[in-house]
Amino acid sequence: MALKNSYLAGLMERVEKRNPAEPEFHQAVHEVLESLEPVVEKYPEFIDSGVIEMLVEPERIIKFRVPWVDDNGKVQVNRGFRVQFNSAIGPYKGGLRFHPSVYEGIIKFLGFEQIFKNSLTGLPIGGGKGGSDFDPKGKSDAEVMRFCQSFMTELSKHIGANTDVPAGDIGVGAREIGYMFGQYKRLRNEYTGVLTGKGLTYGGSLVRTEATGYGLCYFTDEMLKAAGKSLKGATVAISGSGNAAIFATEKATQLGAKVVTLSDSNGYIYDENGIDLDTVKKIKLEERKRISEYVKYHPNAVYQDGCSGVWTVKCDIALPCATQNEINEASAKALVANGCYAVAEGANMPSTPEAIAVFQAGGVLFGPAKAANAGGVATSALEMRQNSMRYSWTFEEVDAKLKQIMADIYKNASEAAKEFGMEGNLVAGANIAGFMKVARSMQAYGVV
Ligand code: NDP
Ligand code: 2IT
Repeated sequence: MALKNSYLAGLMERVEKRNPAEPEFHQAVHEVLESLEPVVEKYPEFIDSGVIEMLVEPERIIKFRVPWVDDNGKVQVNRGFRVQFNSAIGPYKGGLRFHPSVYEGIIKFLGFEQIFKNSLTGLPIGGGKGGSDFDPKGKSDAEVMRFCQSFMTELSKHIGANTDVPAGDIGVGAREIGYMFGQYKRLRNEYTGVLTGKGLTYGGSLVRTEATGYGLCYFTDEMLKAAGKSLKGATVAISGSGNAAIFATEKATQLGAKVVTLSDSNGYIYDENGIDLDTVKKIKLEERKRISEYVKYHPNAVYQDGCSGVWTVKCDIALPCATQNEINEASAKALVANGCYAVAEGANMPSTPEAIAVFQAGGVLFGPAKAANAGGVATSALEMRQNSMRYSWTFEEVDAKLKQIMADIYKNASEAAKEFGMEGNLVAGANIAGFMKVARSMQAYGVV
């Protein structure tokens, strides 16, 4: 939808012109500016102080060559990125994505969204994101190690426990974090909490592995509770079969739901008896194989080619946990037609603007990514806190804090939506609540 406020419309035009051919970044900025329309009406000082103008421009973008040698002795060259988007409320914080689709526009959209998400957690973390077009799929452990070491050799010059603290995202899990932490420590001769998602033997936090998926379910449960509903007894469709999807499946099942689908970029599985997570963990986490393997262990389940088909399965609740723009208008319509009454985003920006419009028009409870998947980065901030104290909390302690953070995020996003006359619109509520803390801090700093 076109922006009504002339200042915001002009700013959007400038963003598009200054960042050509980056549609994902434009999409993310447009959504936030749309949410800010009633905010600038009420607080015109956010325009006068230039805060929004500064907010859409990254503080710093680092782009570098990542050369490495494959198992055949051949030199390979990838491209590395770190976008240090905004440090108004804390050190840059956000994951690293290793996927062939990565380019500057993807990292910028993720870094931009991370600013608001991180603010919503209530913890002192700024927004950043990084990654590479390196594809870990099909690479040997030794190749992944050499790539990670080369990547960190450059990245180490730009990050630090009080400057910028990366973590995982698509294609970056415990193995990659281990190789990168080892290389950072070696290069800098420094043992600090410079990355999160670390192994438990070297400074990692309990619950960080589970946090994105668990947090997503805690948030979904809060959203459902406010509408007199619950995950208990609900049929849930989940996409993806990585970190976010696996632990969303685990927690949804623990909370009494039946998860019937998972997917990867090739296709999806449907198990009407409920997904057997032990099988999925064996296939995905131990063997690093495709989700289609699942039907070999569970012949009652079906595998279908094509990942978007997952949204044609009848469900009460949908939790997209794969990637950006995986739910388009047609998929959203199929979900609504099948009676789906709640969607919460585990992935970042998985619903297109047209899909969100379909959900909102259809009265579907909609939990946007910045709120719903903030549990991962929130637990990363708890890992940073434990590292600073040189202390570790128990699983139960971290889990209780995560649960409370997700409940607070739901409450703050709902209240912000209500305050600005958009009750029930958590997209606007999350954007506004996240924005306020960052904008107030930036105003205090002046023009910097
Ligand atoms: P993983 O690498 O563990 O898993 C990614 C999953 O998504 C895989 O099943 C992958 O399938 C699938 N996928 C990736 N790209 C595509 C695509 N283009 N089309 C269809 N499926 C695809 O990553 P995560 O689980 O960590 O990340 C999933 C989402 O959650 C991302 O959007 C990420 O930004 C978001 N997120 C992650 C957090 C974290 O802490 N890890 C925190 C908050 C959000 P395949 O194997 O075929 O590529
Ligand atoms: O999108 C995200 O919030 C993440 N990938 C997690 C970032 C983090 O720093 O834990």
